[in-house]
Amino acid sequence: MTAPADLTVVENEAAQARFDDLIAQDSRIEPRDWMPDAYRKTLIRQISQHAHSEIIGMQPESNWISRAPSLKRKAILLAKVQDEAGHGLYLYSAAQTLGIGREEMMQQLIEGRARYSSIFNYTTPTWADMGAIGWLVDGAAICNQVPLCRASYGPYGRAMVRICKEESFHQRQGFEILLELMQGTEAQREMAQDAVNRWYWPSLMMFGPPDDESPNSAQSMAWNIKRFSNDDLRQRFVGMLVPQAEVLGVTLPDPNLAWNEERQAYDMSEIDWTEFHEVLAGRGPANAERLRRRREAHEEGAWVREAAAEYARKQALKQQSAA
Ligand code: BYC
Repeated sequence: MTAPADLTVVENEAAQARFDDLIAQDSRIEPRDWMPDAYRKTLIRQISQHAHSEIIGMQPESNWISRAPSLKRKAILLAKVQDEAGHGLYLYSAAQTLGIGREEMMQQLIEGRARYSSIFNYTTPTWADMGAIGWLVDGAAICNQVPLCRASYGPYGRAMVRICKEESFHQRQGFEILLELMQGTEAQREMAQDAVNRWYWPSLMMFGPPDDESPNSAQSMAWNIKRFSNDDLRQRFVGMLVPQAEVLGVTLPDPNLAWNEERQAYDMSEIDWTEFHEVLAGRGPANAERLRRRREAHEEGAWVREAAAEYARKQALKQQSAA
């Protein structure tokens, strides 16, 4: 006769085997399915960091909504920043299906216990930064996120499909801002080039540390969460940028950027990983400002959350008395 404890072991083994099978067949894991704790934890980590990035990522661009150079530019920028809010919300919802509450994720963010993308800790002093963010930051985001549409966790992959469609509009609007500036006056061309100089290296850092210093990559790739390594995606991104930079007429600020016929890829200079680690440690140009603003927005929004909770309570009471 099988003892109950053994039965649990047998059940667990069967559940693990079903999970391994789904991954081996490149199928999707859904919230109802059993999954190993480490898989759940990794997804909560990555999806919540991604959601926080979208929400914090609204700040550098919202800085220019009131100062956009025309009504058309203002409307486009406003729509883009609203899209980022939407992305954050899809992603928080996807993370919630794994058993973490939105309030808990928000607390982690405002208390400075959660990560978000390093890129949003840089400042946006000129209008050309809107172009550079769209072209480089959203461009890097697309490169990284298109493969995530095939992530093994269903709610994450499905959220990414919609997000990628919007990111592609974002990337084009940034490219078009830069193109217009590059066809403008000498001062406008200089402003565009200066923005590209400042955003180029941080955008390459968005892909994460080099493969041999990326502790999470191997397991995430084995689970079909990540499909390509950090360095592979970074390399692909640079390959995408070079012809686009030629069309724009901007120079990518890397003197060692050169096509390597043998590797069929671009050689490039070493990235300044000290800067990346400084930003991750909270010492980037705008880390403190980003968190301060997020905290303020959370406090100022308390009445909205209270009003929504009160409305839900009254609706529930109404339904109870009707029943
Ligand atoms: N910044 O083992 P690794 C957007 C951390 S939003 C900060 O390679 P992994 C947009 C990493 O978390 C775009 N931290 O990790 C929004 C890990 O730390 P923990 C945001 C970074 O997860 C508004 C440690 O370094 N995109 O597009 O395998 C306006 C070791 O790294 C960064 C996403 O979130 C970084 N750049 O790979 C405009 C995409 N890089 O957690 C645009 C989804 C690494 O162990 N995320 N770290 O303490 C991913 O694809 C992966 O999580 C990463 C990192 C490629 C970022």
